[in-house]
Amino acid sequence: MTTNPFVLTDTELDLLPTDEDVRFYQEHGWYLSKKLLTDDEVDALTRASDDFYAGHRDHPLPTHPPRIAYWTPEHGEVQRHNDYVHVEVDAIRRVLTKPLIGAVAARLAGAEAIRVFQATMIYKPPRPEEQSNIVPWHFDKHYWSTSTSERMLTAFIPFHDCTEEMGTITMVDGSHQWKEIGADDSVTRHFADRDRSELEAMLAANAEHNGAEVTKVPMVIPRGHMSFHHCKTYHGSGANRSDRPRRAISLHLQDGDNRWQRYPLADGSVLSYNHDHVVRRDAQGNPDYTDPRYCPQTWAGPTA
Ligand SMILES: O=C(O)CCC(=O)C(=O)O
Ligand SMILES: [Fe+2]
Repeated sequence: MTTNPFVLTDTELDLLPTDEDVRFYQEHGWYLSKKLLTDDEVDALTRASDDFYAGHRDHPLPTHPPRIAYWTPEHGEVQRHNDYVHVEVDAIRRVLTKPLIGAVAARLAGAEAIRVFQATMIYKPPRPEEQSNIVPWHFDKHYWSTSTSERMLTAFIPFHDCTEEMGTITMVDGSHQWKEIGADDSVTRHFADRDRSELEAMLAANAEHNGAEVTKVPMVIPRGHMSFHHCKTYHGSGANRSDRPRRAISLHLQDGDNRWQRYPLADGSVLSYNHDHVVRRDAQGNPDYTDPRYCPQTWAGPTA
């Protein structure tokens, strides 16, 4: 018999969300964690991120999928997004696959197992006027239409205290419970490719349809802590008005049951997600969202 590699220390067990925290997440669609990363781990992320921006890769991707977010220095001082940092950089992968993060996600999502779905490194330069720093309102499930799961979630992990002044991630409270109106195939396109006022209008129309107020809650996140949001929680973020870059990783997570599904678009084509160009194929020849290279498992077993 093999032993379960996903074990938590007694100190880590104290860092799991309580039953009340889980109820809060279910009701509000977001959760601000305890200190899940040690100072050494956050330092390691910061160093690895410096090295990454200086060009270091342990395992360069074999190919860049057509819709990958991938900042390179030629793009200049705009907001940087880099997908697949958990694949390209060992030091980053080590921290992000820490079982404690998976265990917290498993409790929140009510899942038996958790795998990484995607990890995007994000850098907002300290330029208050920079329009690309503004993240328009969106929810992540729109980009994951080729995933069967409705309970995927994201951990937003800053490398420093992250404040409103820095343009921290901001949740629209309870919006994961809304019924959606007006969605067409355009919602599957990344926010960076969309008109911002259109997305603002989409949020307002959806709130009205649900008879809901838009309550925006900025996540003030101390170093080592992280915020979690449900894949249908609307979120966005504002300008970085501080004198330091806002640095973070957005760690997208899937529950163990998640699988690829065919998602036909109105024009007759089929939607493809980045993974569909790089992950291994399953027995049916479809993209395998359990491929351990791209989607490593980080938790299995009960957390109650
Ligand atoms: O960078 C931000 O403020 C938002 C990131 C985001 O959209 C996410 O973590 O899903
Ligand atoms: Fe997002």
